[in-house]
Amino acid sequence: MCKHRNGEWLVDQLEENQLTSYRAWLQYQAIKVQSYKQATTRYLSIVTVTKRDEVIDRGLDELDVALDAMFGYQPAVHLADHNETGLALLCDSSYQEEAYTIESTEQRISITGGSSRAILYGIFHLLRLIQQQEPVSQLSIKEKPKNSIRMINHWDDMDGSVERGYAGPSFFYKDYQFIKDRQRIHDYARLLSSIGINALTINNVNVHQIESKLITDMYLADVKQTSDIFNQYGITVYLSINYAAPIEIGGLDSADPLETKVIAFWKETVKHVYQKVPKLGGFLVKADSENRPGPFTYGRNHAEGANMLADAIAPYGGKVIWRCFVYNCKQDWRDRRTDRARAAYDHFMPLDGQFKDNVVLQVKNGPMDFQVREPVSPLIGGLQHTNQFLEFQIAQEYLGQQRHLVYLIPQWKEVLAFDTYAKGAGTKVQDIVSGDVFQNKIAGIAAVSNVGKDYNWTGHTMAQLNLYGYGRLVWNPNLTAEEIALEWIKQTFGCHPEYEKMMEMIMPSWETYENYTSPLGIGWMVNVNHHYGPNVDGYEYMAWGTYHFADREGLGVDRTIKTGTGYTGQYHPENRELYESLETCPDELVLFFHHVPYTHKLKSGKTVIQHIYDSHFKGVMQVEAMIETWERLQDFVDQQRYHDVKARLDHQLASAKEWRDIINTYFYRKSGIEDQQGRIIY
Ligand code: GCW
Repeated sequence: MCKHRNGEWLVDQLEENQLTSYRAWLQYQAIKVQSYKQATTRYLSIVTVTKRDEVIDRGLDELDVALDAMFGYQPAVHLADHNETGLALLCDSSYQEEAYTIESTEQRISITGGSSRAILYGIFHLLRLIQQQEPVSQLSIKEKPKNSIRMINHWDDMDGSVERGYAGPSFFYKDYQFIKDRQRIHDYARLLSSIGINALTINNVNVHQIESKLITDMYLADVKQTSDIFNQYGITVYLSINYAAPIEIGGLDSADPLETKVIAFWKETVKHVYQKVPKLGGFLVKADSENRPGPFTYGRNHAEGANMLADAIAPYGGKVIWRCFVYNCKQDWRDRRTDRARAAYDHFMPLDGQFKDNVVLQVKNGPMDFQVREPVSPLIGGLQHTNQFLEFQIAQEYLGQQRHLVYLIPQWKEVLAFDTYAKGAGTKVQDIVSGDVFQNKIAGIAAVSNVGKDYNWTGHTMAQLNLYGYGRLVWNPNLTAEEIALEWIKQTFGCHPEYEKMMEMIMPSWETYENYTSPLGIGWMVNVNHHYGPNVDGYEYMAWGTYHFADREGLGVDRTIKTGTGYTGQYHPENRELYESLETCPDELVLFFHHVPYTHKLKSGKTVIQHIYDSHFKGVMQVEAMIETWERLQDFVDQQRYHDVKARLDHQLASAKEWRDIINTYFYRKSGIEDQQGRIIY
């Protein structure tokens, strides 16, 4: 009987040409350059390992499969304390838990890690270098992650759908059951581990009726099995829970966090959950948000709500991750004083310092909701005595839904590099969320997943890059967007210099998307509910708090202290002044902070209306350029991936034209101002 090797892709439903896409960045293409092959394999015929456990074994599997595929052999593995030659995997308790080094000498490469997980990361690092055909004879690498928790949040529902999913159905659930064949989960865990992800929620933050039962015996055995798989790859599983579980599954008439019977319900429930799934990381909670239940119903605040759960879960080392996406989603559009952007700060700032040690507040990167352009949430840098996670969205809900090529790392890098001035100049977001600035006990970054059951995981082949880049960036925020894209290209497509032309498509793609969609930080202008495609007034007269206020004179939201909603007052003085004044407010956010006439002159020298016209014409041309670049790669990329990307780019162009014409026409008709260049506007 043929021995199953864990590192191997086993999905038998896929055709060979689809498998290439499925392998994503773990292609391990055969390396034919003889000199490189010799210089590398001389280190890798024997692997010495000081101890074995399930995590190290996954690393050994990976080496087995990777070396076989790249060089045509499998290394011999010895259990020994010491070896002068070959690859040595060593554990060193003086290292931080996830830190590792990779050192080469004449005869030997050693990967030394503070834990089995760190060694696994070291193995993936070495394989990443080899895939890129980087020399390995003089390595002196020291790595430790900037963020101790590097998490992905799934918005998968148990009916098999994925909220804001653009890559097919869930590969966790179907018809209210866990999918029995777990191979896909193994493969996913490998991909995540290879980029350093160490935490995962497996169900949607909107926890509906059935999903509320994930913490009951109906599903706990499946949760345990899932958790076991991820644990082998160094990943801890968390569950999203329903705040009203005491009512929904406990039969109580209340979920009031201060009521004894509610407290008792959670204590019992959590105890039982940890008996069944001892390695569960904890709970993620969306409470009092978009019609989800929460402590507000009982006149309690969010610290009271979260702390009650935190007490219940603390004996097991569990964490409560509490989302700050709390705002009034039943706003009257006529009411111009209520400002959704203010909501997270207004709700949570007064509670700073009141949360228990095992509670983390999870804050979306912007104050609204994952738009193409937003300022950084003032809660980051506001909160000083509370554990916090930053939340990004890898799923491209408002950024082309994985039908448009949009590289998200440049946007996230801007967020991470943003100076909050919380402790004077240079207090960057990346140092706050890592816990360095305020010495937080729990710190890190989470992001909404972009994967599904599609053969290539992400719908758009190029969207694999956003998942890859997310992991790499949260491990090390100092990597440049270029570095990340380039290493992804080489691993995903190959080392031929021709592939590097993809950089011309990838690097400007965020700016391109911004150019043809909503301008200057105003956001939205999308169709209601599904959020795809242009609809300038889609949300204008609705209750969601997402308005542009365009009239015949101008547009934008006045969020100043002086004449507007006062949102700018949530920032530290330097940023407050920067945004408050129209003179200093950066062009790209001008409509987020100010209501201005169409004739207002930007720092670029253009008027707002001319900027709108120009950027929309330019955005479409940029997509045309992307297509030209891609077409030149036809002979180099396998047909499956070539056609997948080509079809999506063609769609992107059509969609970009629709955006251009609708936005330009709308504002031309509102303002009556001609395009200086006399281009076609309808
Ligand atoms: O942007 C909104 C999405 C919702 C999502 C919500 C959230 C899971 O449109 O689908 O719900 O954000 O982040 O909770």
